[in-house]
Amino acid sequence: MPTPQKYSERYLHLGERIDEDSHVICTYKMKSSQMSMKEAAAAIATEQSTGTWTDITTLEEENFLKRGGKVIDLKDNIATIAFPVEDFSLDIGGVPQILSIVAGNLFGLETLEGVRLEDVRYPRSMLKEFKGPKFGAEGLRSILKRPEKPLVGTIVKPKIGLDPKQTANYVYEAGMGGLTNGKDDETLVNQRFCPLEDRVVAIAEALDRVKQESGHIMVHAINVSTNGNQILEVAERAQELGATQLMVDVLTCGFGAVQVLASDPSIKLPVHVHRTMHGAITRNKDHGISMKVFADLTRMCGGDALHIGTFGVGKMKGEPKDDLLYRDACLNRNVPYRPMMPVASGGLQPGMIPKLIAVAGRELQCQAGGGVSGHPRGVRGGAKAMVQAIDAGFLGLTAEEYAKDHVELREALEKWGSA
Ligand code: CAP
Ligand code: MG
Repeated sequence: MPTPQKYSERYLHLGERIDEDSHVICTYKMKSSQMSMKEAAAAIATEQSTGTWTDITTLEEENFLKRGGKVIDLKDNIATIAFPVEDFSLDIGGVPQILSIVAGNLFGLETLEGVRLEDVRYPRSMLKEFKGPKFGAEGLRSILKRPEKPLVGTIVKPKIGLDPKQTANYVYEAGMGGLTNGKDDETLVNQRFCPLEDRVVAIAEALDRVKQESGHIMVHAINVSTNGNQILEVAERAQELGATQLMVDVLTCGFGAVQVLASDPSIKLPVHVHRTMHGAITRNKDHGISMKVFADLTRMCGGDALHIGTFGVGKMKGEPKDDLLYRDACLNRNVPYRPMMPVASGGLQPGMIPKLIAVAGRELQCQAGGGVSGHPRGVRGGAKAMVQAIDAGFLGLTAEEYAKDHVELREALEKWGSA
């Protein structure tokens, strides 16, 4: 048996006050049967800053003191660790380098069976290096001329298989039914049956028709998720052909993808941020990374709208108390950025919407794919039912109350019931 590693307790600074303006402060929940919690916290601080598994001859005292991570608090299995700002490399490095410190090797340590990064607080000096959303919640509302009510959207379904004309027809019907937002599904990009360029053109034409025929404004987010070296070019092309919004999957593409779409001067469209794959990282309560951390980073990088869950009512795993935390990360005013629109999506249908609004509030974008196209009257009927459900929630009424004189909502309730 090899001798087990012993992490130095030099990294423990319990109770010490640190300058919040010169540290990134992380909260970790830990689980270990082989180490004490003190040792576990020291292991994280060591591994993620100036140390490694053994003491080393090359670590000089000055380097350790200036750049070592400090465990400043430990309550049961929750450790607070402060990393000096100097450890970070924002110009070349950016979010990937931040993540390599706060969420790096620590997850693989043999003796730390579980560890979850619950939260990261950044000093002002670092926050100022990011621009945040270009449009944000207010910008989206202003484009859509919808100042107060929650935004109401759909995801074109089936996820894949419709051609550009069928996709555009779906969007047209959704717009005529009163939806404000449409989006591609995350698995659709540029498959042969639905090339991106043809889709963009057909959808732009459908949205124009909605506007001409009804005066209603709707946007549709085109999925430009792709390789880093291509994303700007694809986004520019989509914009040129008439896209009204872009969509990107932040975890599969990386935060840099959101950042480049939001900050490159050539792109003048709002960015809808999807989080496909997040469940692999966020779902386990004992190991992984909280969605709160991803929501903060997405806002820093400039996402205008972000999926945050359905507050316990939809098809995806989630609880109201957690989703409220993510919503607050989108909207709180303690950071120097515009608020980002929180998006509730996943298994939603009209009967769930009033309860959702009661829990999540009005600064919200509610989306339904199956909950629109599964309506007995088709997409337009489903869109109307969603709009009615939003109106009910906005007025503080239940879905049943409002359904009495709104036939599409009534039919939705007959099919799916209410939350
Ligand atoms: C919703 C959705 C979204 C999920 C992702 C889907 O469709 O388009 O990708 O909402 O979940 O394909 O499932 P439905 P989250 O309305 O038909 O369920 O937002 O939690 O990341
Ligand atoms: Mg989807």
